[in-house]
Order: sequence, then C-alpha cells, then structure tokens
Amino acid sequence: MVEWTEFERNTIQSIFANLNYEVTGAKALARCLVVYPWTQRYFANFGNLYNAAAIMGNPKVAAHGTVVLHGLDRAVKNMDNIKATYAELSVLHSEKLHVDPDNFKLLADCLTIVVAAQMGAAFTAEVQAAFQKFLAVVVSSLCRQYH
Ligand code: HNI
Repeated sequence: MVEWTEFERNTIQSIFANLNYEVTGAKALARCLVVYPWTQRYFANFGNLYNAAAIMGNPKVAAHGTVVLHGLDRAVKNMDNIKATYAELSVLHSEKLHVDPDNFKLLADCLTIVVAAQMGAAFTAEVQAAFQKFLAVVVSSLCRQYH
C-alpha cells in the first residue's frame, strides 16, 4: 500500500481542483498522439489524426482527453485504494482495448508536461515529485490486470 505525506495529498488534491479537465485532458492526449505517433493506432475511429494541427483540433481527441482526466479524478478521490479503483479499467485496457501498457507512462509524462506548463513557477521540484508519484501509482494500477 502506498503511503502519502500530507504535502503529497494536498498537492495532488489542489492540482486537480484547479485543473480544467476539458483543456488539460485534450492537450495531454493530443501531445501523446503527436509525440508518440504509434499511440494513434488505438484511435482509428477518431477520424483525422493526419498531423499535429489535425490532432490538436480533433474534437474526438479533446472529448476523450476529458474522459481520461475524469478517470484520473477517481484515483484522486481514492488515493488510498487506487489499485482496486482501477481494477476494472485495467481489465478494459488489457482485454478489450489491447492497449500496450508501456503507453500509460507515455500519456502520464505528457500530462506532467502540460500541467507543468500551466502551473509555471508553482510547479516546483517537490510538486513534480508528488505529481509523478501519483501518476506512477496510477500507471502501475492500470498495468495490474495485464498478464
Ligand atoms: Ni484509456 C477508454 C482512462 C490511458 C486508450 N480510458 C478509457 C476510459 C477511461 C480511460 C476512463 C473510458 C472507459 C469506459 O468507457 O468505460 N486511459 C485512462 C487513464 C489512462 C489511460 C486514466 C492513463 C493515464 N488509454 C490510455 C492510453 C491509451 C488508451 C495510454 C492508448 C494509447 N482508453 C483508450 C481507448 C479507449 C479508452 C482506445 C476507448 C476509447 C473509445 O471511446 O473508443
């Protein structure tokens, strides 16, 4: 079981409380699709992903980025039980969507970069450490049902 310091808990809660899920989710997923183009294969039904501009302007990418952030919100609300919280989502990504689990970390890194850019100087090294610890637990929990 993961232990969280008070600073880590407060930091995670306050970052997510101040995020605009639509904006941040869209940017993080779009960045992932541009930087790691092989991730596009899972979104073949999303229409035009031809280049960075098309990906950034694609409403399906934006909508799905928002869904992912709402998915993360469930972990924020269950910080002491993230593994169980994601059991079903892990099965879905593994058995139905067949998403290579290496990609979870890539999306998490893109989200970190987007949040860092939005927070500017407030994204200190300690804040980054807390945020990435949280995302590492998310990624590991999403990988749990892979075998
Ligand atoms: Ni992911 C669907 C959460 C990473 C590909 N994903 C979901 C849903 C949630 C979700 C929530 C909606 C489930 C439902 O309908 O019941 N995904 C997350 C989270 C992460 C993540 C929290 C990691 C931070 N997903 C990824 C990655 C990929 C991915 C890295 C592929 C590169 N996800 C998908 C696909 C779907 C999906 C594909 C189905 C989309 C659709 O609507 O067709």
